Amino acid sequence: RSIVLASGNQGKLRELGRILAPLGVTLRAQSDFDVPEVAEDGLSFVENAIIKARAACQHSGLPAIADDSGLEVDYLDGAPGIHSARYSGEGDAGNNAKLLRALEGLPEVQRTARFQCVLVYLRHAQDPTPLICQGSWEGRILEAPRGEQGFGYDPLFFVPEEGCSSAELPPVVKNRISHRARASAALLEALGQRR
Ligand code: ITT
Repeated sequence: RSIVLASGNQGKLRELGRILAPLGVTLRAQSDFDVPEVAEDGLSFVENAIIKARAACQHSGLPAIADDSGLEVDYLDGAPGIHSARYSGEGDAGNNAKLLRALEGLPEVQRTARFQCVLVYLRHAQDPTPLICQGSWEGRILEAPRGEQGFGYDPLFFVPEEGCSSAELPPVVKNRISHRARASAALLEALGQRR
């Protein structure tokens, strides 16, 4: 049995490949198929994840899992949120620089934020009952980047329980406690119950 991972983000693919290994199925990269870029024009993580999973099903003929995720910063009323990947229009480094500028001089107690992850599983493109699982991860935004692991906003995301940024966490630790880990645990459970 094969499932397509409907993502072009290498960081997500690396993490999901490891976290979902217990599924015992072959996880195929969407780059193995001709899946075109789809417009992520939904208003929620859920809608965008469904859009991506559906396109992957359509073009692969296989079931698909999509991840739509992002960073919600309280001081910015939840921005960048569903726009996290394209916040600056200049990739991860530009996104992090823009976020630091937006929070410049803001005291620690006001720098609260969380990562959100929605995972959607579709059996086929017309599947009327997608499995939808969600996970979040609380932290706060640092004043300067720390660490080399992970991807995206990880160097700016301080994880209070671990006392370091999520880019300083060994991947096995991030993959146990992150928003993606939590959403994945729920998805593994839901998939285990469904045949
Ligand atoms: P796909 O749509 O191809 O999966 P994408 O990067 O465009 O890739 P999203 O629209 O879901 O995906 O954007 C998610 C962004 O949120 C991602 O680019 C990061 O900037 C950020 N993000 C999500 N999870 C993260 C994590 O674990 N660590 C750091 N940043 C994360």
